[in-house]
Amino acid sequence: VMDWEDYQSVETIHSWMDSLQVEFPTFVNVTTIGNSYEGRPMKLLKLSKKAGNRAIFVESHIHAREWIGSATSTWILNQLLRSNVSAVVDLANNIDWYFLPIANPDGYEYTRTNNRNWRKTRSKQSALCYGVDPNRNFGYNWMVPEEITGSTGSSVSPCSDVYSGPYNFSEPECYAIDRFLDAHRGIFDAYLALHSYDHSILYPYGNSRVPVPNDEVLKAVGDESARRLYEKHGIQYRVGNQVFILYEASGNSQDHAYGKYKIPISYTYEMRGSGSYGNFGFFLPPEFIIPNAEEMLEAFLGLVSKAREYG
Ligand code: 0X9
Ligand code: ZN
Repeated sequence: VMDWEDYQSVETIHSWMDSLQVEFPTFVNVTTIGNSYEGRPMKLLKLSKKAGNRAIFVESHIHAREWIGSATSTWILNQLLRSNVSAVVDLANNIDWYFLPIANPDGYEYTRTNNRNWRKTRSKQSALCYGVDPNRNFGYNWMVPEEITGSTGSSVSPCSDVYSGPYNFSEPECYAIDRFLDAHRGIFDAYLALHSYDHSILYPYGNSRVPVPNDEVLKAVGDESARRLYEKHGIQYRVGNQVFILYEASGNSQDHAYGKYKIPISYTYEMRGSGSYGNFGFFLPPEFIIPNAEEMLEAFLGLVSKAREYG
């Protein structure tokens, strides 16, 4: 049974998504956009209450060990469906939401059964090594080095945790996301990728320090998102270009959404994991699911309200 007292399995989350379509048949639709390497469905939920709405895509849990990703996106989705708070009702009514809660179902399952610290997909890559970093496998600027350091932030070694893959979109999980975005060109105003852990809001590009054309908008909207997040439980997020704030990472999903599909508001949220509440890293205890999700809902509210100022 779905709840947010603990982390839930792929199976529980997917069944819960299916049950939402039964409960809210007029505005919830669940589809499978592809299958993972091991054949698990990539389940996507669309929430649409009004024709003509602009849309936001929420990708989470593309890194297997970052369990807070799917726990947070599902909690927010649940609020969009059930909250009576007027600002949340406004988000649900006036935006079409596309949630892909578990972007890496094979990896997540593997972290629950074999190795809690697994990051990548589970495709066989060599005699000894498995998996590609799905957040280095997207096509836009795949394996293109950053101009100053010359680093791609990825590796050509199949055994590395940041292995880019033998070619872009070698991973069926990434390819499924690409095909979906390709088929829905022009409808998304925002692409939000939920990760852990750093307390930061990152924007394009992961392989360049050169400001993107709407850098100022991304900074202002991100700052407002971070301000609202901070007001909830006092966690301070940093906001900025990915390379400046964190490190190089070519071939990540938000760069692809921004660069290839021209989705103008494109962020990676690096959520809780270490701070004044404890140094847990990727292994964030379940009692932090709801506080993290509550502040992330505020972050979304801040993002949307500020982005609306820009039209
Ligand atoms: O390395 C990543 O893919 C992300 N960090 S994580 O610890 N969740 O693995 C960051 C992706 C955002 N982009 C850059 N860091 N450039
Ligand atoms: Zn991650």
